[in-house]
Amino acid sequence: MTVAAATPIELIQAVYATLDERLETGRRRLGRPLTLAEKILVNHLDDPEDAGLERGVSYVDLRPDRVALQDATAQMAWLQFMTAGLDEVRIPTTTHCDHLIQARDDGRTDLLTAVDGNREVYGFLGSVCARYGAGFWKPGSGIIHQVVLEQYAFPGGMMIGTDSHTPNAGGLAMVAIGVGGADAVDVMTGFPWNVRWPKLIGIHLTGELSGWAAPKDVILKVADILTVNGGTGAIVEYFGPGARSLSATGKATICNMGAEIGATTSLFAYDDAIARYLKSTGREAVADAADAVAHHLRADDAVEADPGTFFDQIIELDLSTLSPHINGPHTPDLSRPVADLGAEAEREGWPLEVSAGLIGSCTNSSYEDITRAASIARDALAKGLTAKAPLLITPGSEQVRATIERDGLLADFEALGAKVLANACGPCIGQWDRQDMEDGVPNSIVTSYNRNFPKRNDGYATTHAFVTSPETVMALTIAGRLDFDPANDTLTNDAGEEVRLSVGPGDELPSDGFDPGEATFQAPPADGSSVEVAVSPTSDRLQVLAPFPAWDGEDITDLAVLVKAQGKCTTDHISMAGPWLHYRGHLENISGNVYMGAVNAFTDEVGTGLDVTDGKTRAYPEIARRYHEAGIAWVAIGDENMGEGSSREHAAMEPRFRGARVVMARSFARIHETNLKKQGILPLTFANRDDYDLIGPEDRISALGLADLAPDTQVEVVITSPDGGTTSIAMDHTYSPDQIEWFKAGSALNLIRQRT
Ligand code: MIC
Ligand code: SF4
Repeated sequence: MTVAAATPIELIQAVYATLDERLETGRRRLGRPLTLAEKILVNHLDDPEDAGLERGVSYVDLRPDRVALQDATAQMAWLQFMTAGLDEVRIPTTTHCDHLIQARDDGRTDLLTAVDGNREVYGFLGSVCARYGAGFWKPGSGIIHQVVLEQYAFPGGMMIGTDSHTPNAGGLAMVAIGVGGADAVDVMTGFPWNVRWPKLIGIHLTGELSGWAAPKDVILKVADILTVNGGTGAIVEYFGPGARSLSATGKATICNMGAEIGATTSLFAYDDAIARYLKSTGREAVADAADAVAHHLRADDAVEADPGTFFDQIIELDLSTLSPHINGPHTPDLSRPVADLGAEAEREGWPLEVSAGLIGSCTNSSYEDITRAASIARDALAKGLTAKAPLLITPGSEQVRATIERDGLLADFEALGAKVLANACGPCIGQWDRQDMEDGVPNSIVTSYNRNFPKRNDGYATTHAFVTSPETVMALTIAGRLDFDPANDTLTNDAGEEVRLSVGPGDELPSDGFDPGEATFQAPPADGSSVEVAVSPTSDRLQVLAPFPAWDGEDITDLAVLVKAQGKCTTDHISMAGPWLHYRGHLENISGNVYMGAVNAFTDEVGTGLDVTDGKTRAYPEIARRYHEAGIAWVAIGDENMGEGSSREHAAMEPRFRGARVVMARSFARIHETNLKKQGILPLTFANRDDYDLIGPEDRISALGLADLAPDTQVEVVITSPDGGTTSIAMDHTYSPDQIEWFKAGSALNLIRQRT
């Protein structure tokens, strides 16, 4: 397989060639016109005639066009792929180095430090890609989703990526879904990708943005309405005149942060803005091909005329009245207009002073974002203002970096004292060696990122992170305060005058075209079979995987309760990022962080629990290790939306490795639930949500009747208290018949090994 630095036009034409026939099949089978999401899914069904199409119920097999992996999840994905015994990936696959670069000094210095410090991991990823026919984007090339948007995404396509913000490509009318590594391995080995036929949420956009309002405000507002689990199991489709008024990268911002409402993915229809973006990024041929089938790359006309009959839920948003919003701290759905933040911060005791402003991430680092933010920087300087807080800028890709440097925009930020970091995730994923603040000091930061869980950016629990648009980040950083409303308030300049900040319209695309910058792509050789992939047995960063044991056919009995988490238990709580990114390729070492951030429901303490072997309180990773060594199997209990956030399968592999057999929760986030199933752990939800309260720290848990595990049946769970009393409760599961095979085999990968 040749994997180039762009999606070949032949691949796109092949996808378009089946549209006429398959969409007819879809309309016939559903007995009505189709939304765009339905069209793309139907066109990628493994079996369009017979697949079940009941929303939220049927499981279907899909055939994605591409797979993208980022370095922090790619290591486990490739380690799993390697055990499948194939010579080549069966679907075009790329690996992107973006998560492992730590922000500290400046872009160039930090990149060199990362290349040196991560030599072993980059060497592994580069060689494994060359060996198995995948494309490799070297460190410095940019954030996976920005690079995918610039090079690989195409209207009407379907891809999966081992990162929860893969839906970014929905900005180019693609169905792009975030998955765990084991899902990616299915597709890379030539198997279809299995998912529940989604529900559909329609967001009808009217009007047009103006002033300080930005595309980011659309998703900040949607997160407010739908909350962090309101999109679970659904694809969010944006439509209406307002949708057509947004730039392609603005659409991508909105789809990107759809991950924060738990949506399977989000997307917009193909339109002129997308065509302009494709042409500007050197893909005229893709735009021409899309133009030729444009009627297939938007919903059928009946959908916009009468949306109520097509969507499970509809939200109306008028962009003309949308005000700038800001969400946080600690959760991305705690939203309010910027103008109201000051009063709320005062009430809640959040520090009003802004200690840092950060612009970038896969969500907001497009050319347009940067031009709008730079216009504010220029305006501030011209009016005699400076930034009151440190400002950090991370360009989304090498192409964006080179272009904004050429166009003088980096200079605008630097004139305001900003630091320009490497083209990478950086502070968005805790890769921020923050020098200007100590742990334990309450402080507030504003970012244009998407997530704001505690410790996410600088590793400090005392940092309050607020997410907002790049425009609002600029304004609040210049003002140095949270209680500043850029649309209405004034600032005092160096001459003592009261001045008002203004924001320019920005440039959707660079008028001189993009500058590709440095070449950072490595194509695989035509024949990679002689490439050696080295995993040293003494490495502390990479470890060859041993298969998990198959199910022995017996009920799972007498599990100890390792952890009962209360409140939010995101993947950042289960397997923290930041310094732990170091061990993403070494299952045993990374298990040193398992459930480290979970709040113990019995004690309210973070990260510690009862070790039932001796009654002592210990850190969860240590108890897990001790149970593992003693052969004690265990269960983890979670609250609502367990495993919210990232796609990282480490949050499932670590518990599995250390002896978890079952995870019980009030509800799960989609990717985490699938990751648990894939690794052979039983995810169960309380049929009666209050049964969560029944479980005590010294109880023993048994899951019974597993030989009869089947779709639409419940699992009986017996809770045995220390005095021997038992309570039986019913638990639900979402296994499809195929997925039950994963459980029986011990993991989905064990099945692939049997089949390849
Ligand atoms: C994130 O934003 O949390 C990450 C880091 O990009 C993750 C992937 C990971 O944990 O490696 C994600 O969103 O899936
Ligand atoms: Fe990277 Fe942050 Fe985007 Fe995740 S959300 S891919 S860490 S920039």
